[in-house]
Amino acid sequence: MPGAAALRAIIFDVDGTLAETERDGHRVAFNRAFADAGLDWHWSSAVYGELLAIAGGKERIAHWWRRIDPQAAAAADADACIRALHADKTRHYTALVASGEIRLRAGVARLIGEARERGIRLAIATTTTLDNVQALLSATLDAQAASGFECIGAGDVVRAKKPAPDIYAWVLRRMRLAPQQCLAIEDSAIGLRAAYASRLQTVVTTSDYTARQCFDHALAVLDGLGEPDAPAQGRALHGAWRGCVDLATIGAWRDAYAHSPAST
Ligand code: XBP
Ligand code: MG
Repeated sequence: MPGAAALRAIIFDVDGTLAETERDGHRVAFNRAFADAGLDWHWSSAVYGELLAIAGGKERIAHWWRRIDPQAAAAADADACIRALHADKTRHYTALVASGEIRLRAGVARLIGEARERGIRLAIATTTTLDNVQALLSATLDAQAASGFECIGAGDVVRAKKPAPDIYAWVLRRMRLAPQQCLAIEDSAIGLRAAYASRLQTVVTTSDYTARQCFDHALAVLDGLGEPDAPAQGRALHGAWRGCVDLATIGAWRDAYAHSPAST
């Protein structure tokens, strides 16, 4: 039985995967934009956790508005209001990221560095905006590492956002790679669904808001990528696993999966 196809690229999700950006980043930026607009909207951490079921900031605002004031949300200028609110939110978010308040999760810089050294191509598939991605990469990686993502699929480049597969399909097309040659790294159930629908094997590193979500079909479900002095833990294929996610680990998981009944 043949092993897994050679790994050619790793496709990273951003929010919750590269960094814990939601509770103290995006949520704070949304609330600052609401205050700027004179709205009495304030998303608590708990409310925001529920709203994360809706991918996309503009879509999330629209969902919230329909819930609290369906008539106003249906007005002719509602879309324009949402776009203006979201643009202000992005301004607040990029400023917050540029201040250095948000750091990469454990193991992310290490795995990116190893991939670059070994010629594994790097890409991003995210629901957030390109501005937000570039702000995060600039604030958390050196210029060479930040420029190492050859393809960044972000936000409105696709109409249907996660859990639709569109953003991953967009990245695979631009990289001219087959899903079997790639690995996705995600933090959320809707992100895993998007990757799985694109036939990508996915390692899930759960985040603040997603630890209790369902991750069927993941190659591994871990609490992070781990560092040598702070191993990650979780489950991979058929059992408990603890350690650092590196290219050798990923290769072993992919080969084990290729030889398992699940892959037939
Ligand atoms: C997570 C999202 C984004 C962010 C907010 O993206 O769903 O909408 O919550 O960012 P990811 P925007 O796919 O990286 O997990 O307001 O720019 O949408
Ligand atoms: Mg995410």
